[in-house]
Formats: sequence, C-alpha cells, structure tokens
Amino acid sequence: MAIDVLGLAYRVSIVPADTLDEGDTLREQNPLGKLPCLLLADGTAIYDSRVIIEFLQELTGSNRLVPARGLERYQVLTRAVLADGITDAGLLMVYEGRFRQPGTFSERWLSHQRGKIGRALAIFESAPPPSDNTDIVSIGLTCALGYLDWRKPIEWRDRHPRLVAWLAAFSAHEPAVGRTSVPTA
Ligand SMILES: N[C@@H](CCC(=O)N[C@@H](CS)C(=O)NCC(=O)O)C(=O)O
Repeated sequence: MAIDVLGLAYRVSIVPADTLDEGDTLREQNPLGKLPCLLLADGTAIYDSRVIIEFLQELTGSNRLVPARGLERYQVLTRAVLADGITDAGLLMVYEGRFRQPGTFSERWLSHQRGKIGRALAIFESAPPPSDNTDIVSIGLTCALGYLDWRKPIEWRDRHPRLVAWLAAFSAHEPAVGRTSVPTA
C-alpha cells in the first residue's frame, strides 16, 4: 500500500513467495523468511515493512507517511507499532492453528494474543486516526483490520463500530486500499 501511495508502483514488481517453502529464495533474501522484503536492483534486501516504508519515503523525498523528526515522529511510529502488533498477534494465532496438530492448541497462548489484539483495538476504537489522512498508522491499521477480516483469528467488527466506520471511510478516501486488498472470491 505504501508503494502505491508514494507513486512507486511502476518501479516495483510484486513477486509471490511461499514462507513455508524451504527452497524459496525468500530465505536467502531475508534469513527470517518473512514478507515483505524489498529487493533493490543491486541485490540489497530491505525488511521489515517499517524499514521499507522509511526507505521508500526517503527515496521520494517526502515526509508523507512518517514525520521526519520531533516527538510527532515517535508518536506516529509508536501508533504504527500498535497497529502492526494487532497483525503480529493475529499471525501468531493463525500459526498456532497452522503449525500444531488439532487438539494441541494452547488456549493460554491464544488468549495471550487475543488480549494484545483486544487492548490495541480498544485504543484505536476510542481514538481512530483521521480517515482523510494516509500515513504509516492508517496503512498499518488497514492492514491489521484487513488481516483480521481475511484470516479471522478473532471477530472484531461487532464490538468496534467506530473502527468499522473508520475503515469504510479511509478505504473511500485512499484508493490504494482497494488496489491492494486481498481479492475476494
Ligand atoms: N513486522 C513484520 C512482520 C512480517 C511478517 O510476520 N510477515 C508474515 C506474513 S505471512 C510472514 O512472513 N510470516 C512468515 C514467518 O513468520 O515465518 C513486518 O511488518 O514486515
């Protein structure tokens, strides 16, 4: 989404990778085997998504997604970490189902992750970001809510009406959301 927002889509090719495939070149590019990973023409690999966003922003000479300096920069980065934490906890819940045999899931672990998601969602529900501004927070929150909708580690819509409205409003404001969302059907 950041690539799209910064007008760099024409310079970047999206290459699918399989994080579970030991033979996928992803593990040579990012030893952690995680996506996203930005590969430059000279072979330099840049990860994770926050670092990629900072790099792309510097490339375009803008401060559009992350403020350049001052307390505002660290407040925005902290909110972005809170949004990403929802995705990270959701991923760990999904992986619990994916990597363990049925019947061996740890309810304590799932509940631990659910707590992180619930607390972070409560903060955003009480103070959603402006829906008419695209930055690293609104991008991260859109990805987090999109991930919850996609993989469904928890149901979030019933208890977060302001976030439901925020996501609809932000998606209407920022065309990159529609262009980068998971295809349905
Ligand atoms: N904080 C990282 C999270 C990256 C991440 O966890 N990506 C998942 C996407 S499926 C992944 O690659 N998981 C594979 C794994 O953890 O082995 C970022 O924002 O780039």
